Amino acid sequence: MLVSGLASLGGLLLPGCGKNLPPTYGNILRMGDVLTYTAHRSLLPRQSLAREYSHKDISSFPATGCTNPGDPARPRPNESYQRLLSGAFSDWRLSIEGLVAKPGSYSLADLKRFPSQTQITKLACEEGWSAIAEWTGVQLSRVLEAAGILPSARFVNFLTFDDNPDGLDMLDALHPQTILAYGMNGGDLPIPHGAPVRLRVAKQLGYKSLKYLQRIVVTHDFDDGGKKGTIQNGWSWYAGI
Ligand SMILES: Nc1nc2c(c(=O)[nH]1)N[C@H]1C(S)=C(S)[C@@H](COP(=O)(O)O)O[C@H]1N2
Ligand SMILES: [Mo]
Repeated sequence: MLVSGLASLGGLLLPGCGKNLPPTYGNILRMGDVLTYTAHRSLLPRQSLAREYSHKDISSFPATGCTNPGDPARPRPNESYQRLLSGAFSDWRLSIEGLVAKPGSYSLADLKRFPSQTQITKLACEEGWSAIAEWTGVQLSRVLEAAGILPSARFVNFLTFDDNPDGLDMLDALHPQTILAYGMNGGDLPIPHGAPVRLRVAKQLGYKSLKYLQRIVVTHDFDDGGKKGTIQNGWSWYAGI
């Protein structure tokens, strides 16, 4: 069933897509990497959902990795993050670029004008711990669709204030539980957890839920993020759970 379904998708594959494939391309489960936006749309309704929990399951939640890109104790503190933070993020903008019909930038207020979604999900860190929180934000799919994803788009890349680039294929980017989160447990997203806006990808390990978002770039070609990216740092680009 799965295999015949994938075979019938053959006609939807983009010609010439053999270049710039992520290293996981040989895995049939990673077919999403080579599909165009049109093909992704046809697969989306069959995606499974991550479990959602109830309020009583909310746990304590450690902050890991970078906990403030502007921290003067960091080797290279990000001064623009420092400035935005001292202005309560009123000047923060999330730019959406690349293969979209209407590139532009969104303030926190702009993002909050989209319908909001609240979900209680588990974040599982590759280091062996997991924690449950309530996240509020806007579905990434809504913002991407407002920007007008072009038919040749295959990847959504994220750049962050702590220089920790990563990306998603369209299946995970358009997944209904992939959100741009600006709220956590009923309050604003705290600084250690990625203020003002982070990605919450319910279907992948914690490190794909990027904090401190700055830019979103939609591409056709796979981008490993270079020396700062997951792959060159020894992590798997795809971390599905
Ligand atoms: N920008 C950025 N995003 C990041 C990280 C980071 O260091 N920088 N750490 C990742 C890792 S490894 C995990 S497990 C989660 C942890 O989220 P938390 O700090 O809110 O617990 O964020 C992820 N997102
Ligand atoms: Mo992690």
